[in-house]
Amino acid sequence: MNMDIPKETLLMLYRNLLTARRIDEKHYEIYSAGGSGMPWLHRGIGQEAVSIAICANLKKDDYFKPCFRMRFCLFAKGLSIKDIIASEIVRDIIKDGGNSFYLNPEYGILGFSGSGGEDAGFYVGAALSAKMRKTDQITVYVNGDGFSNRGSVHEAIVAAVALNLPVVFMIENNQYAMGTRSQNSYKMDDLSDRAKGYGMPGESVDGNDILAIYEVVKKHVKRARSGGGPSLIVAETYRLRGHFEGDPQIYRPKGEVEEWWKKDPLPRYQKKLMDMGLLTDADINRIEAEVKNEINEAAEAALAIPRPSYEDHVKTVIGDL
Ligand SMILES: Cc1ncc(C[n+]2csc(CCOP(=O)(O)OP(=O)(O)O)c2C)c(N)n1
Ligand SMILES: [Mg+2]
Repeated sequence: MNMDIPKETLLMLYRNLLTARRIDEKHYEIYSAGGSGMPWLHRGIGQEAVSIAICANLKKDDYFKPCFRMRFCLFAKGLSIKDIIASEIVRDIIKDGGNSFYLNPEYGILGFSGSGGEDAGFYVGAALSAKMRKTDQITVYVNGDGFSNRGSVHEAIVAAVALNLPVVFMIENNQYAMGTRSQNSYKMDDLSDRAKGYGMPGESVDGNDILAIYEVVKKHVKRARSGGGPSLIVAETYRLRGHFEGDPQIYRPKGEVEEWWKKDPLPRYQKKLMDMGLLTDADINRIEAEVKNEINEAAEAALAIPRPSYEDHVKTVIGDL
């Protein structure tokens, strides 16, 4: 692996990976204590390296849609942690509908469709608009192994290839779509072979190795930004928790989760940086304390926002009935 990555970038990746993990844990803490406005919680623990490595390769106004369960990683794209937590626990709604951080064009975030994969058109459309406006903005559009099978996603890819648009498509294969193993949906050894059928390059990467993802994404982003057109990256990772908290997970083979905890991207990267002499125990403790403090303050501020009433929510999202 090319290790020309500057030390500041390596340490920024570590801090962001840790921050993502702690935000996910904070969401769980608030949810468990009954503080969330949502009846369910989809967690992304164990998959954070993918979104964090992507964001480190993007400019502020590049378009980015992470895999839906990884939306809390959007702090690495510039959103405030307070806004993310407020949105997640439904304390913050905006005029245009939905939770505020889902729609933030300033940061290239154009929303998530509740109908998974239906949003592919928005993001490919944004890439077309960037091309027509002759900006150097690109789009990174990610779905899980499940939503990547939607017709809307295939159509958007076909259009992006035909128009040579600056889009990096990604599949974040966490091995499950609800209770369906991805092996039961894909009849190929290497999922990135699917790229050939679209007429674009594709490659697979270990989604739990943040530096490997960083380098692969960097290459494809550069290609897209310089007019090379779309490509596909498949990041192989694992959903360490259930589809939602409370999922009985009867579909998992025994011992599988334990095996994947051993590949957890956070301790793995921490060890790498320690072996490289870039991180000491004292650094780890200091960064942990700083991150925890930042998240606790953000959570306090988010929880202080009054929860919108049902009537206000309907009025804000739908308008006067
Ligand atoms: C069109 C549509 N069908 C079904 C659902 C319900 N649903 C929510 S998440 C999910 C699983 C998606 O799997 P995947 O894309 O692999 O993402 P993961 O949950 O693994 O992060 C499903 C089926 C939905 N939101 N939209
Ligand atoms: Mg999945």
